[in-house]
Amino acid sequence: MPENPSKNAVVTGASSGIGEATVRQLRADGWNVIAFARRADRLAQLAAQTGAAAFAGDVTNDDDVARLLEFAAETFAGSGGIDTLINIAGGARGADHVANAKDEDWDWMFQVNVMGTLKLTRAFLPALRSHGRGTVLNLTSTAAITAYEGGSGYNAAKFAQHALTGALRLEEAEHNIRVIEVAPGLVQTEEFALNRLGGDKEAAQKVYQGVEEPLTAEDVAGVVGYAVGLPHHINLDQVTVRPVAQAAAHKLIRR
Ligand code: 8X3
Repeated sequence: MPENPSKNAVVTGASSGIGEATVRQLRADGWNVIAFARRADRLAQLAAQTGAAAFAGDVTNDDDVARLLEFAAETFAGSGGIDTLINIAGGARGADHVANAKDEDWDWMFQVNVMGTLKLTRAFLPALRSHGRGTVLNLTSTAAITAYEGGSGYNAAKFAQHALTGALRLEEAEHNIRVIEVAPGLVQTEEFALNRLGGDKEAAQKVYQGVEEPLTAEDVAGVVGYAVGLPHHINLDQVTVRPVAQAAAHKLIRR
C-alpha cells in the first residue's frame, strides 16, 4: 500500500475522553497535532505529555474557531499545511423522554455536536481543499443510527451530525477530501455519562454496570487513528464500533 501522506491534524474535544486519547494515538503514530478544547489546564498537561500543540477555545464560538484556523496555518506552515480535521467535541445532556425534554439540554447538544462540527469544518475546508488530500473525520455515535428511549435530544443531534457528514462527503469528493464517520456505541469514559446525567456519579456508574468490557476511549482512538492513517484514497465512510456485549442499542449484556 502507498504511504499515508497525511500528518498534520487538528483534534477537537481534546481535553478528555476520546478526543484526548486520539491526540495521544496520533502523536504515537508520528502525527503533528493541535489539540483544541475549552479547558486550557488539561490541554497544557496533554501537550506537555505528548508534544502536541495546544489551543484553548470553544467549538461553538466563531472567534475561537477563526483564531484556531490562524494558529493551525502558522503551526503547520513549514510542514505542508493542515490535512486532517477530527471533530470529536460533543456530548449528551439529559436522558429525558420527549414528554419532559428540556430546551436548554437540546440547545446545548445541537450547539456542540452539530453547530460545532459545522463551524470547524466550514472554517477549515478552504485549507483542506488547497492541501489537495484532505480528511475530515466526524465522531458521531450509534445514537446517530438508532433512536432509543431517553435518547431523543442526543439522537436528534447525532442524526443531524451524521446527515451533515453524509452531505459533506458528496460535496467534497471532487476536492479530494475524504469524509469519515466513526460511530461508537457504549464507551466508558471519565465524563460522558457523568455530564449526561448532571454529575450524578452513581447514576453514571449504572450505565456501565455489569457490562464486562465496554469500549474505552483508547479503543475508539485506535479506530480513528487507523482510519485517518490509511492511504488517502481509502475512505472508511462509516465505521460503527461497539463492544461485543452491545449487539445493538437494545441488546446490552450485563452480567
Ligand atoms: C454514546 C453512545 O449508547 O450512549 O454516543 O448513545 S450511547
